[in-house]
Amino acid sequence: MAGAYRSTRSQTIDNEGVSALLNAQPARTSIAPGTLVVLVGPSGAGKSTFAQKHFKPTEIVSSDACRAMVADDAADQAATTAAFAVLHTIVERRLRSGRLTVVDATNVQAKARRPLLALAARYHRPSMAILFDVSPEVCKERNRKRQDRVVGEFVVDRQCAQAPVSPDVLLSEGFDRVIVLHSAEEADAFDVPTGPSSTARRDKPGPFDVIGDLHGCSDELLSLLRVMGYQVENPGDLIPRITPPEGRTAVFVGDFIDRGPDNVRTLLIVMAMVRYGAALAVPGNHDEKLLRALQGAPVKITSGLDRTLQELDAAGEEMRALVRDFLTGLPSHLVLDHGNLVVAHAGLPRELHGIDSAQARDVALFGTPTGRRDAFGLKILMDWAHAYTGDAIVVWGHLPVAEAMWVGNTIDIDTGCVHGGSLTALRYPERELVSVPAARVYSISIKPLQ
Ligand SMILES: [Mn+2]
Repeated sequence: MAGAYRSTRSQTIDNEGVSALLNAQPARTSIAPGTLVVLVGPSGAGKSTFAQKHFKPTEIVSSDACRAMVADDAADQAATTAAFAVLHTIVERRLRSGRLTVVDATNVQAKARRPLLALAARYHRPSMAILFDVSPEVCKERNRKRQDRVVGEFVVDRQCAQAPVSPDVLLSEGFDRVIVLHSAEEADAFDVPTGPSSTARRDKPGPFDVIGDLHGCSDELLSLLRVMGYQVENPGDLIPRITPPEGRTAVFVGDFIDRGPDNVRTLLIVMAMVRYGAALAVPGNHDEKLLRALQGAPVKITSGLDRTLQELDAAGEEMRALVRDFLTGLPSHLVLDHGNLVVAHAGLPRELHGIDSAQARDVALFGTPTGRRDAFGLKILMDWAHAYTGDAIVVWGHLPVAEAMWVGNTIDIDTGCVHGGSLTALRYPERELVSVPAARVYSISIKPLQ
């Protein structure tokens, strides 16, 4: 019977690992100290206003200010070479000593950004580009109102033509994170990100073992990890100690919980692996809904969430807080191996890779609804995979399938473990699939696996 299964495992939270987790800081990043922030946009895009509003004056290194320093005139183009020599020296010194550094210059050409990225790389500092995607008309209008200096309209046109058209360009140059601001209002409302950690872990080259939807199937998870050579010590403990094979990292594709037998234990294994650097994780739609419930938002308790919440209630308030912090800190999706591998629960079209926006998060976790429903009453989602033409491999889950199969450069690895299918991992870069069968049917799928 679906839903009748009850785990016999004790849910007593007394494991040493749990207290270690409880004492750990949630994995969040803001703009970390030592980050290089490069503003990118034509003159009049609002970069200086933005920088002054959101950063300390001493954190901002402006090309105009450097021109003024060397030539007594912020508009003296003849002083450009000298001004940038000063700018690069200041940026170099700041990054060397690990100080947040915001470069306020147009930076529309790759050759302007390259030496800045090289400095960040030299001192192993994270880099972030903030792209001002503002129309030439808006830039010209703002320039006309400037009191300090007027920039020729042809200059603005040229800068607009040179500016990168998509965040992909900046990510491929090596920026760890790209934020796009589309209007002055967006620039004004911008919050220095302190919430979910970056989607881009480009520095991580792999190899990776990307693992499909878990839905509380902790026994199958441990079996799969063992099959892939992960060392599992004390499997009887609530949190077994898991050591990946040398150099490998597990990546969870989301939907850790709901419908299955051991939701808290599954969460604890995932959380501990992430905490100890053995795994990365992105959330699925079920995890997002749980997070909302834990935050006290009204959610419909369906699709197995009742049981997960019962388990969490039994585990206590500390555990609920721990899970809430963990889920809050997860990035919407991951861009790995220098942009060659993307992991997103419901998949992700190319133009949203590496984008930290509410829209990208929505699409990554829930997919894009078509507004139609199938014969089983389930929402039909946009078939992004068949439309996908990107070079990056996109690994996803969300829609249970009988067998993981490649569709172009995409692969859905949710093989419906909780429905009695199997738990599947994709080994990257080997492109090898590893599966373990479900021990039983924990929840009957209303739709047969295809
Ligand atoms: Mn799922």
